[in-house]
Amino acid sequence: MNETRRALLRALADGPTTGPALADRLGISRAAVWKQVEALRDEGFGVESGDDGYRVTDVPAYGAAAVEFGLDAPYEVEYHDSVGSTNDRGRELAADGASDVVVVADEQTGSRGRLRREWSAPSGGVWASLVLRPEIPAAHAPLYTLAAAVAVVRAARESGVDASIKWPNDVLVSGANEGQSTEVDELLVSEANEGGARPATDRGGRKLAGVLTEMEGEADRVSWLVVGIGVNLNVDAAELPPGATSVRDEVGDVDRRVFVQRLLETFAAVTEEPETILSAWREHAATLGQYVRVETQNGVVEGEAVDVRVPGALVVRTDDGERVVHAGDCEHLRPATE
Ligand code: BT5
Repeated sequence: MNETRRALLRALADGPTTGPALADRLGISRAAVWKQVEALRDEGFGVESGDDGYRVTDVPAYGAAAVEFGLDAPYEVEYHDSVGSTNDRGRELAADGASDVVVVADEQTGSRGRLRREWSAPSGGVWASLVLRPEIPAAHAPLYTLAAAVAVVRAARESGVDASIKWPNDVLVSGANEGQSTEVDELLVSEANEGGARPATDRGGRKLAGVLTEMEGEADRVSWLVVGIGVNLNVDAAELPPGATSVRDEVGDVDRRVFVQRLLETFAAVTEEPETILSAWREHAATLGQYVRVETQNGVVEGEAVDVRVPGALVVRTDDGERVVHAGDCEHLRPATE
């Protein structure tokens, strides 16, 4: 989308505006305004002209202009009907120097989770990667993963889905089978990898969303971050690996454009004040107060998850004292009070 189109969208989002006022604001002729309005109509916007000027009456269901229209966050949107991975595209843009861009796709054909695990991303979901250049040390990058999880939970809750965060990057919807055993979890993971049948039980929560943050930079300064967010929105959970759920399965379809806008607006607001990220995360965390088992590169840590610490490390109270875990796969075994 070119800058003039973007400026026109911003002007129209504020309410009806006359042709001369638009020409003035955009620094183009009235004929050029008319051409731009026609182009918006071609993209699926309903634009009527009345006494008070041009007014938007209809917004397309999804797409770059649709998401940017009325968006209260400082990001440009690049939209694809289909792409390999929005994170890969985000990395390309980052390498070209881009910043404050969000790559959004209807479907992904080669998307990935952590450790290059496969991520299913059929049409109808929210698959988005933010390209950012924050002035932070590399060690603080995980805070952005936490902020993304907070943004997903808030958008999901606004849609009526009772979501919460499992450290570090999963958004879950808790189920009747809260606190499943290790074996069930391992079974699910291996079945997911083999594309096996859907089991009747879940692992103390069905996975609604995941976040994959990638970065480049020196120790003292991040060069760029790509924060990839995947939310199973208007998709059938049956199309996803076992143990997954979707907003459609939980509460029915929701407006994807509005969902993405809320997600981006919350992410922008939370990262604007990085000191608020941890408290926002704690507010929505399912992990704190749970007896957990975390598989780290240095072995297994088991105990009560008692807190999260900058830059997103989990504090686990074990039999041998407190351990601070920076990365790993976490399972909720049971509430710690039991
Ligand atoms: C994650 O990895 O949860 C991070 C997922 C990030 C995906 C986004 S979508 C936009 C952007 N572009 C990308 O290419 N990626 C990002 P992890 O914690 O490693 O979980 C991966 C595991 O979740 C897989 O091994 C499966 O078991 C399971 N899984 C795969 N697809 C799923 C889905 N759609 N919903 C729930 N679980 C899924």
